[in-house]
Amino acid sequence: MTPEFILVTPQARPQVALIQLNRPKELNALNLQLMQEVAAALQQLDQDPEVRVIVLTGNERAFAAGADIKQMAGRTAIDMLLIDQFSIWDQIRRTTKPLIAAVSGFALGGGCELCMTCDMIVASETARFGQPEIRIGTMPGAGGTQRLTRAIGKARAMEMVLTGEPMSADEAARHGLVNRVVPVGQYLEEAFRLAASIAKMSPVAARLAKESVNRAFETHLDEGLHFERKNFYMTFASEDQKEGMAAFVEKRPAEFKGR
Ligand code: CO8
Repeated sequence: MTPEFILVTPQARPQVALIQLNRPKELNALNLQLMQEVAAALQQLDQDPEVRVIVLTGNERAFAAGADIKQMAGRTAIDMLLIDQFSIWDQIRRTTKPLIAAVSGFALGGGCELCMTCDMIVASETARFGQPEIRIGTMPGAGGTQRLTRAIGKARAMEMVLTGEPMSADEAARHGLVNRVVPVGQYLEEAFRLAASIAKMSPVAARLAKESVNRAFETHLDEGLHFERKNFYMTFASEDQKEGMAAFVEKRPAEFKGR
């Protein structure tokens, strides 16, 4: 089935796929179908052996201005419970390949939460990150209170969540919420550059390393260190580890096959 609200390019760059949110008139408001399409595309690309890194983007004006308020407005708590949209978000979180958000313009509400669900964020200088849900009588529901707080600290996160005031790209970079900020004409290219530098690495090691970094947010130090150690040992079961170390010793570039 061809998706309606996203554009998918499996080889936007060699071994780098691109998913573009494509509801420009609605500032890429995240309705249920769009989120289902994103999750399905990620699942497919995650299984595609030709893809090593995935970039998720919107357009220059908006990454996404949040959940679709018009779709949500009349729903009851029980409607929300039964629709269970967050199972889609859990699916997105299970993507094993590195996922980079390339963000320009509005990244608000669910849009901010979606880019924080990615592994890294490349921002244009016009990007605005915010959790404005309080202004429409609700609060973040897709991880905003947790991920934003871990990324930028309690005081600033509390202020953003309680006032709805967004944060500039520069401030987001100073707080470590985003990896880098570039001029607006360059954010997608910069995301591709970052993706290409990761695509050169062993995909097995990248997967295990991503899993291990994510553990830092999900567990205590002891358990995280244990998990990291297990994954470190596991890389020694891959041909890529043999190739990578042999290439270093033989002073030649490594050629990683993903096995
Ligand atoms: N939902 C639905 N439509 C939207 C949304 C949205 N979140 N954001 C913008 N639009 C629509 C507007 O209604 C407008 O449509 P129309 O032309 O038909 O009137 C069009 O996009 C353009 O928007 P504006 O005219 O408002 O553009 P401005 O440049 O004047 O303003 C803003 C841009 C500041 C981004 C403004 O549109 C705005 O405040 N949008 C809402 C932001 C917001 O409150 N986001 C949070 C939503 S709640 C949420 O995300 C909860 C997440 C929890 C679960 C996640 C599940 C997916």
